Amino acid sequence: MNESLIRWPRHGGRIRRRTYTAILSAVLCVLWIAGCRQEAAKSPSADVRGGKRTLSKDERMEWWRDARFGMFIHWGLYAVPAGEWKGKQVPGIGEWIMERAHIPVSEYEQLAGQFNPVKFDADEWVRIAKNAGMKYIVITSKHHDGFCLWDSKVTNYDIVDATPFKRDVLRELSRACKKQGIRLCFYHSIMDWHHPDAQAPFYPNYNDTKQSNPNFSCYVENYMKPQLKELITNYGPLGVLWFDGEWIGDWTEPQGKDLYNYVRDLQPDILINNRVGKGRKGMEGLSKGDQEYAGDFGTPEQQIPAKGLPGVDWESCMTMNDTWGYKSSDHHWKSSEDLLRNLADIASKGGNFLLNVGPTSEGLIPGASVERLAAMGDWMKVNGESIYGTTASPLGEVPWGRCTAKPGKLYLHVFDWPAGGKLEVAGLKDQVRKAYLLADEKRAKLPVTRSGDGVVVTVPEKAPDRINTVVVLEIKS
Ligand code: FHN
Repeated sequence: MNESLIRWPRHGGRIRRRTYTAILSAVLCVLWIAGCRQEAAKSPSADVRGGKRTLSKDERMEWWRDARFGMFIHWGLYAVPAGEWKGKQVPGIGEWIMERAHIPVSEYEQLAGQFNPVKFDADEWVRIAKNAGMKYIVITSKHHDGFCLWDSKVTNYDIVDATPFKRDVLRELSRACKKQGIRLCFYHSIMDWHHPDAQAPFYPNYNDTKQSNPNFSCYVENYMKPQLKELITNYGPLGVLWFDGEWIGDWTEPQGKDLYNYVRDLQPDILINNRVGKGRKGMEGLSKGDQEYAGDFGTPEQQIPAKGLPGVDWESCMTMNDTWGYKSSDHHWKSSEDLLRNLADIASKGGNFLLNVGPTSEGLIPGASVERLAAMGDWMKVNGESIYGTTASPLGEVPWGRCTAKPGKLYLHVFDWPAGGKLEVAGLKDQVRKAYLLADEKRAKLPVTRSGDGVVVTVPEKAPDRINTVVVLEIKS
């Protein structure tokens, strides 16, 4: 039989093999597409954006909910004056010196010529974060002053074109994060004190929220969006786009929704914080549809909400001293004890902790920050299981510390060790199968007795960890 011809099953006729194959392939392709569409429609988590199947919110949030702990980095030209201008200390946070000292754009720009962070080492920064137990890094790609930490084709006001350093630090950080398995995320300020179509004309009050620039939409369409496209397509895939500076009068909720869609179309599974729109207001009370545009998580700043933010994902961002950007005079450092207890407190309420460092103009993370992060890392190496991937405490407030949870487990973070070695856990109705110290590799059983509406765990006389000892209860739940 001529190989090129195939007997057509139904009519007994003969058609060319190539034609048969083409018809068969077309039929299979149509069936495959129909199947995908049906699958997508069927799967409750499926979301199709721009023809690309994307993750559901729960799917894209999964790594972030597991991570619980990240590094915030505020770095830029403001590290050069480091809080001082023309011989005077400038009050307030270091990265706001252009506004607080009323520095004209033409003068502030000169700082670029002095920005030469020769000690910058992306691998070292990422190592410090990883060693602390942090799982993601959010760095200021562009803060309010408008200076860009990457080689932007949209402006020369960037680290490659305007400084003697001439290196694309976001590129180097992207490589280092990839190498060490840390998620890279970018902070990006909507407010821009340098761009003539944004807030630059408002000098000396760049932050005058009552003023409006008639050309603001040109800044958004021809500058901000193209820069965001550069950041997402050339340095991604990114973990989070962390917007800020959304409070200005020129920025509106509809623009926030448009920006949300623009970013999500560029990288469908990226996370976007709640400052993409008019931010900061609680997401509760918004319609389901509006909630989506309100961003993926809330961003309480320099505070830990007393009851967390029930029903939404949220992340507390905090400084280690009193400033985000480096200030040479700010030595008001939080202790490692406070920082570790903040981490447990935030996780016990179901939130993430984004802890800030402000590197110097030489490119070094301040020693005081490095020490504290190393101490946090020592604790996390032993107790990280009680933070990563946990959810809020089902016990409510406890007098001796905090509690985090995973299915079948409670992690009791004991700050105040009980005198007499009796740890009371009120309100625990579940049966406790086993109790042990998380730091005890042998997981030796601790005696548990039922008492009133809860249990009492007999613990060692002396606290194994004076800052936070974790007692694990395996429960039948
Ligand atoms: O104005 C900024 C400030 O400089 C810093 O970046 C913080 C960090 O969340 N955000 C804004 C203040 O809310």
